[in-house]
Amino acid sequence: MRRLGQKLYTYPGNPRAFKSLIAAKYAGVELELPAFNMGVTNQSEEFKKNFANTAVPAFQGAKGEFIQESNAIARYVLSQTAAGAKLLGYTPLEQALIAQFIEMIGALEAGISGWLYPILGYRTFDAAATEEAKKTVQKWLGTFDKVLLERTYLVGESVTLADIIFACTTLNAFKMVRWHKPPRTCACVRACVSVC
Ligand SMILES: N[C@@H](CCC(=O)N[C@@H](CS)C(=O)NCC(=O)O)C(=O)O
Repeated sequence: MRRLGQKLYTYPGNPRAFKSLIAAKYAGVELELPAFNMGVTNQSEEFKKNFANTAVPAFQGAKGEFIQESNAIARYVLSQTAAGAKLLGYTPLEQALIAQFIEMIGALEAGISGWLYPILGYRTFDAAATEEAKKTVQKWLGTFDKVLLERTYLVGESVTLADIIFACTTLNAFKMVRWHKPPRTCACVRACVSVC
């Protein structure tokens, strides 16, 4: 089943948008990427009428569904076909573990943003805040290293939404930071990205 007429508003190269673009590939559905001008399209009256705020990615379904928050959009995209729903977990335990890791990835993301945003010019550099952010990244990557010591995927024996979100969230950190001792999570990120 291919759902047509679904749109994803984003600027190019947005790792948060990659989550639903990857989800769409797994689900076998199409996502159109309409022309988008950051700060213009998402500040337009039309956009503000449809969405709760001006953040992207933002999803518009063919039946007039409007969804924001990249994790929620990816979840919705996967839920559209049996092939995609597989990545949301079959059992209540798998679903709970996927939710658990998505929460943890949220905590990791806060550290990654605190570290990288001043480098990307999105935020003013503050040495103490950067040190704090680095500690957060180290703490949570340590957690994922421990989990991935004996497994390839975060939950079960194949890719789930948790892996997709993990790969997309850590993408820029692995691209931009020179690691003295690369975390094991590199392998998982490479695995996730390469299968997508
Ligand atoms: N938690 C949100 C964060 C979305 C977000 O912060 N998007 C940024 C770009 S990556 C944005 O659109 N900022 C501009 C705005 O909020 O107007 C998600 O995962 O989708």
